[in-house]
Amino acid sequence: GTAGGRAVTDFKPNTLPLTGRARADRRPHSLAEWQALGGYSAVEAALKLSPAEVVAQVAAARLNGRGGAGFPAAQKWRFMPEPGQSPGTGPSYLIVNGDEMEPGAFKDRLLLEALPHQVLEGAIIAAHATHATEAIVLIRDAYRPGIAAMEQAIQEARAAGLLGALSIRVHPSAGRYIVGEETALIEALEGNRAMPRKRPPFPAASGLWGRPTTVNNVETISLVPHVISMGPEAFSGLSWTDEGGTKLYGVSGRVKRPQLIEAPMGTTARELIERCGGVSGNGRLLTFQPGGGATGFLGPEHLDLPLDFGHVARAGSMFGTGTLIVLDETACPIGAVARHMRFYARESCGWCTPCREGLPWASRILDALEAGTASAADLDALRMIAAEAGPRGRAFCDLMGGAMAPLASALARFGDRFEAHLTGGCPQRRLA
Ligand code: L3W
Repeated sequence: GTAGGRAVTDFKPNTLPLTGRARADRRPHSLAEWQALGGYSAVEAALKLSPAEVVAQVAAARLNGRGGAGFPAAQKWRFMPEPGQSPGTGPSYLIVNGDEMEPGAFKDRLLLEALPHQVLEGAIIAAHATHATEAIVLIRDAYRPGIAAMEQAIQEARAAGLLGALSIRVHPSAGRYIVGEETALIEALEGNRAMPRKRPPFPAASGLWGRPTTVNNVETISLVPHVISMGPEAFSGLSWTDEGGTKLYGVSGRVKRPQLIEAPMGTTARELIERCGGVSGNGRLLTFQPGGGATGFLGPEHLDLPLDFGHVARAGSMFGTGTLIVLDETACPIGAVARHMRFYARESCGWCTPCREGLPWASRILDALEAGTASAADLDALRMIAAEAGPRGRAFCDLMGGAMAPLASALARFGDRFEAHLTGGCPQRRLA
């Protein structure tokens, strides 16, 4: 297949700006070791540029946010007011979002644990570009090695005078999935229960403590030093498509060697799965989620689709975190949806009715289908929930839309398998 006019066989596996310096055992570098590898030269170069010049480079690099939405990083940064332009006085914030908790997502963990100085370099540059005076790296509570590595890196950089006037600290997350949503994250940092806020106002206008705030994913931030050191054209040229840079893909589920793979943005599922030793189980691909648990199922007909935000959206799913979950023909997609639904139902904050009531209801029906105790009326109800609650925008935040995407796409793709579960439960389980 081809993407962006280039053959996928042109793929250069050693072009790995983001992860090329990671050690196999994930031991983080000391500051001296990192500097010996070229570390902090991007910071030095970026601080000589004006904030607007840094933003212009990130725009030319076509860097899209890696947290799930793919929003252009430069556009987000441009929403931040210049000092003196925002009403009132006080700090402006940059928040690095390391609350990685999406089912199937395990990419930010590597960046935090093994490459903390790269995250820090990106944070210093992003803070400069957004006029932020304080930075907070919020990390999932379970990621203890990542928390320790980031704290150590900050300490070393501060002692060496590399932080300048920037105040930066690590904040372990409260341990709920919804804390990863940017406005719930801000509530959590303020000491409140992590409930999403209404947007607008977007955080850039009124974020943490009502001050201008930018929230960027760990992977996005980690890519920023490479935009500066490589230059925007070289950076955007790393991609097969018109979305710049490399992507830290993940592959889990029914593959022989689940793993993280840094590859050009727009790499295909065929290539990624091959690099994982191929599909396990019976060796034949049934379906895959392209970007974690909250993204709709694609099929074997999408094996040659360039995996980036635009292409996956046009194929009817979402690129999300770019972490694939693969199912072979002997895996039960209804079982997979049931497991995801249990997670999202548990993680709902309970604020809005469709999410609080709809997700546990869908979860109970899916579990009943698996157990063989569901009725035809239950399946009708499940279809109704997916149709009524499935479209994005039917709930207060996107948690429910994410939870419903795999269900709605499974109903569309595997309707007959749902029917088959009505008599005796999961056929796969009966075979096992
Ligand atoms: C100012 C405007 N800012 C948009 C900003 C906004 C945000 C970014 C994207 O959800 C998705 C979600 C999950 N003025 C703006 C503006 N912005 N318009 O741009 O906003 P949005 O609403 O498109 O998305 P989001 O709320 O950031 C992210 C999906 O990602 N997801 C990811 C899950 C990942 C994890 C994890 O563990 N890492 O949970 C999976 O599918 O469903 O759709 O910054 O402020 N006019």
